[in-house]
Amino acid sequence: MLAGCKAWPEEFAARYREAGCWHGETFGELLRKRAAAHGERVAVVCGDRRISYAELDNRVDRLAAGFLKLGIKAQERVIVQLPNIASFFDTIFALFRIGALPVFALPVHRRNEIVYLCGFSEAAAYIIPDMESGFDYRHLAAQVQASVPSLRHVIVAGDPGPGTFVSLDDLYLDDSECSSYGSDAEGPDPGDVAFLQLSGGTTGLPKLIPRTHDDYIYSLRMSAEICSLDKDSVYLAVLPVAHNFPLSSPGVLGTLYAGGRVVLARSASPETAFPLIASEGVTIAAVVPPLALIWLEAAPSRSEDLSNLQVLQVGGAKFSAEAAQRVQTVLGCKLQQVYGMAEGLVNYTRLDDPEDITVHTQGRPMSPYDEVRLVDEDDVEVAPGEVGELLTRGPYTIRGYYKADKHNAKAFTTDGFYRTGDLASMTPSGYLVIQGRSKDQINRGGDKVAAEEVENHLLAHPSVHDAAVVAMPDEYLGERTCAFVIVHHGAVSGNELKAFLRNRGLAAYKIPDRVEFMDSFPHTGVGKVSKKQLRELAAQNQDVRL
Ligand code: J2J
Repeated sequence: MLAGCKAWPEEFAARYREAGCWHGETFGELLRKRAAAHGERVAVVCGDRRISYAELDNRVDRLAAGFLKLGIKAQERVIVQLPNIASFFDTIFALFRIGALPVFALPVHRRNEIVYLCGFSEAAAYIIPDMESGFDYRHLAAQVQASVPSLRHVIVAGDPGPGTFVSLDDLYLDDSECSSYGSDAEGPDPGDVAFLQLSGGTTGLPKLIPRTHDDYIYSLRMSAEICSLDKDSVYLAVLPVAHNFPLSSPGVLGTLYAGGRVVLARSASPETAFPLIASEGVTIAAVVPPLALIWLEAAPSRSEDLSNLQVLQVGGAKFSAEAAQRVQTVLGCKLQQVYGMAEGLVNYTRLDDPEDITVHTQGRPMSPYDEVRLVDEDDVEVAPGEVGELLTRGPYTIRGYYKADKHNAKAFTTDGFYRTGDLASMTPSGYLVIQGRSKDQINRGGDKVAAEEVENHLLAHPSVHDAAVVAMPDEYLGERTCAFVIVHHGAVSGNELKAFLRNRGLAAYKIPDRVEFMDSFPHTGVGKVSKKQLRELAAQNQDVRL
C-alpha cells in the first residue's frame, strides 16, 4: 500500500474478500468491462457532447498514454480541481489506469487549500479548468507553482494561456502511439490506493483520505444496488462531482458502474437543473438540504416536466423533517436521505421504506459488514435509543488518514473504529437519526468548515489575540459560522478580518459569516473555551459584547 497509508489488518481483509465485498477489480478494468458491455450507449452528457462508453474508454487510454509520456508515474499524486465537465472522467480514469492517484480538490478551493494539498501530497501535477464561474484558475495555478516548486506540471482543461502550462487536450495520444506507452501493462493492484479524498476536517489542516480500488468499487456496487440503478438510470450531477456524495453515493461513478447515463450540470439552480431533468429524462439526482429547499420553492412555478425523476437524494447535512415531507408532493418523486462521509460509511433510507422512515431518519448502513457503535464519552455503548457518538468500521471505511499518525491515534479507536464525531441515536429497526455533532466543525449546508483551521488563520492577524469559531443556526444553510474574536491591540473591523482571510487564499465558504468582538471568552469548569456558551451567544441575535 502507498507509504503513509494504513491497510486493513489481514484478518479483516481476508474476511471482506471471502464475503465477496472486495472483488479484486480496479477502476481501469471496470471501465474496460463497461465499454465492452455497453459500447455505444451514452455514458456522459456534458452540454452538447454525448460520450459513449466505448468513446470514454478510448479517450481514457489515449490520455493515460499521454500522462505516461509526460512522465507521470504510478503512485504519484495529481491534484484534480475540475468542475462538472466531461474531462473530469477522462482525467480520473486515465490516472486510475496508470495507477497515479487523483487528489480531489473542490472547485471552491483557493490558494491556501491547493498549496497545502500540493505540498503535503508532494503532487507531481495539478489539473485545472481555464476559467469557471468567472474565476481564472490559471492565476491560481501560477501562485501555487510559485509556492510549491516541486510541482512539475500544471495541466489545463481548456486554454492553457501563454506560459508553461500544458493543454489537457494535447496530452491525448493517437491510437497508434498509445501502444508504446502500454497503459494496461502494469496496472495497479486492486488493494492499492486509487485516490485521495478530502476530509471535511476538524483540525487546523485538512486530512487526506486514501480509498482503494477494492473498497470504493464495493461501495459503488452496494450503492447502485440500494438505489436500484441499472443501464436505464440517468443521474443528474449538480453538486461538484469531486465530492464524495455525488461521486459515489451512488453518484456519477455508481451510475457508470451500473451502465447508466451521467448528465453533468454546471449549476445546481432550478433554471439549469429542471430543463436538464426534463430533456434528459433524469431518474435520480442528489442535493444538499439548502438546495432541496430551493428546488422545493421553485418547482410549483416552473413548467418543466419532472415526471421522470424517481428519486431525490438529500444528504451532506441534516434535512429537516418539515422539508423532507414536502419532497414527494411537490417534486413528485421519492425522497432518499443519505448520511455518509468521505472516510467511508454511507447510510441510506431504502426506496421501499415507509414515509415515516424516509422523513425522520438518515438511513441505515449500506453494507451488512458495516459495524456501527454508539458510545458515550468513555467509549461505553449507550442504551438502545439513547444518543451517542457514532463509531464505525467496515469494508469501505478507512483505518487511517494519509500521513497522519498522530491524528489517527485520536480519530480511530485501537480496534480500528473511525470516530465520526457525529451524535446519533438508533431506531429499533437499525436506522440512524443524526442528533448533532461532537466534532469542532461547522456544517454550512453540506460544506464542512473546521473551526480550528479558521481560528488559526484569524490568529495570524497582528491585532487578534484569540479567536473561537462556532456554528450559528441558519434557516437555509442549517448553520453558518460565527467567529468570536478578542483583539489585543489596534482596532480592526469584522470586514477587515474577513478581507484578511480572503487575502490569505482561504476558500470563500470558510470565511466567517459573522464576526463578534469580545473582551474575554466564557470558560468551562476545566478552563477550556466554552464553545457551547459561544454557540448559545451566537444563536441569540443580540449584542454579545461582554
Ligand atoms: C446530517 N449530517 C450529515 C446527513 C453527512 C454521502 C452523503 C454525504 C457525504 C458527506 C458523503 C449527513 N445528515 N444526511 O461523503 O458519500 C455530515 C456528518 C458527516 C459529514 C461527512 C456521502 N450527511 N453529514 O457529507 O465527508 O457530520 O461527506 O460526518 O463531506 O457530514 O462529510 P463529507
